Amino acid sequence: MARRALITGITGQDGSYLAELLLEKGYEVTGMVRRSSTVTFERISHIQDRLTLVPGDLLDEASLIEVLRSHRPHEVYNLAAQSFVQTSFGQPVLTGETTALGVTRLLDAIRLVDPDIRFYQASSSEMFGKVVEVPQNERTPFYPRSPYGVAKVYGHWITVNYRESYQLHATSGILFNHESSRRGLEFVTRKISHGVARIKLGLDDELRLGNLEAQRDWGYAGDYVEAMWLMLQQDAADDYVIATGETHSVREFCELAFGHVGLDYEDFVVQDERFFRPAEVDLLVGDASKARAVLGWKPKTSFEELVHLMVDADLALLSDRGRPGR
Ligand code: NAP
Ligand code: G4F
Repeated sequence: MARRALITGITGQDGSYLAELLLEKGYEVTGMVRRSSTVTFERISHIQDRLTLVPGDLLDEASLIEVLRSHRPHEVYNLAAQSFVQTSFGQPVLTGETTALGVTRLLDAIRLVDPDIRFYQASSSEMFGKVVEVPQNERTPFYPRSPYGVAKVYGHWITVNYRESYQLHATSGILFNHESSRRGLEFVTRKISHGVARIKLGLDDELRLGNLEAQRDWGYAGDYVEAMWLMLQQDAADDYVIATGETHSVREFCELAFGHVGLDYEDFVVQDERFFRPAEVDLLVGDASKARAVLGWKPKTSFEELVHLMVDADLALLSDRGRPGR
């Protein structure tokens, strides 16, 4: 009998890669989607006929219970969240309702419907915030710097709490930034790769960014969803850091991305106050040695490959819209 998985957030970047991976592994994949006035299935349109999409929302516990009752998954991957840090400053309550309390609603629904379900929580390196040690591992104390980070700390601890209180197989994957050509356009990596392509094709003259000195441990999303699956195949639930172990600044990302198309970022990047944050996370770099030892997981895509694949994908996406290029 095929194993059944439920993915919340299936329309997002990670949801689309995880759905592909689970289909490849022979799972029956159900994706929970929320109501919207326009279709948001762009990232999963190529596999939509192999998925079962069901309505539900992390803000509505009855909808979660109904999804679990009707589809009886063996594994639940909770990827849904208000995931953009900048938005969390403007919408802190919505972020808390979705990204924090949404986790409790889903865990409670699992406890009520089928406590044997294995649960994955999409925790974040943003929880480390103003880091108290370098690199960060599973024992590093949290110091979140945004309403999003605070909400993720809650989501992490409620996952641990349901594991310890009700013996749920509930795992928290603490993933460092991971990117791809399917990354939302508001996140800095995709904003840069898309901006580079637009400039190269003569569609724009500048790229407005915020803090260029922030450093992140950037990996490739396709590599990271495999770690999620591996975590739920372990006999016991636990917490794992997933990261490359390398850190690079936004400035370096710009240098490489513009350099890839023969341009100098200094000719095009303009710093703009609007994109700075009330509190910044200056430096993230993860230590994924536990994941390597226990899960046998390691990243496959280098930073340079990641930057190049994102720029190439945006050039291909936009090339039919371009004027004679630079
Ligand atoms: P994403 O592209 O922003 O996707 C977020 C998903 O959540 C979308 O499918 C969205 O649906 C859904 N969603 C939002 N609010 C919802 C609600 N109230 N009910 C149900 N679904 C809702 O995020 P991602 O980059 O794939 O990240 C996946 C998860 O990993 C998130 O929890 C994120 O916080 C976490 N994370 C991401 C990273 C990273 O670097 N990517 C690192 C660490 C942790 P719509 O399509 O309808 O908007
Ligand atoms: O791409 P970002 O918006 O990602 P951020 O804030 O690191 O959050 C992402 O990674 C987290 C994991 O640590 C996830 F949990 C979260 O869901 C999300 O996926 O910003 C990265 C850095 C920041 O320091 C920001 O200040 O880039 C800096 N930055 C500079 N200019 C900018 C810009 N960020 C954005 N989005 N837009 C800019 O113009």
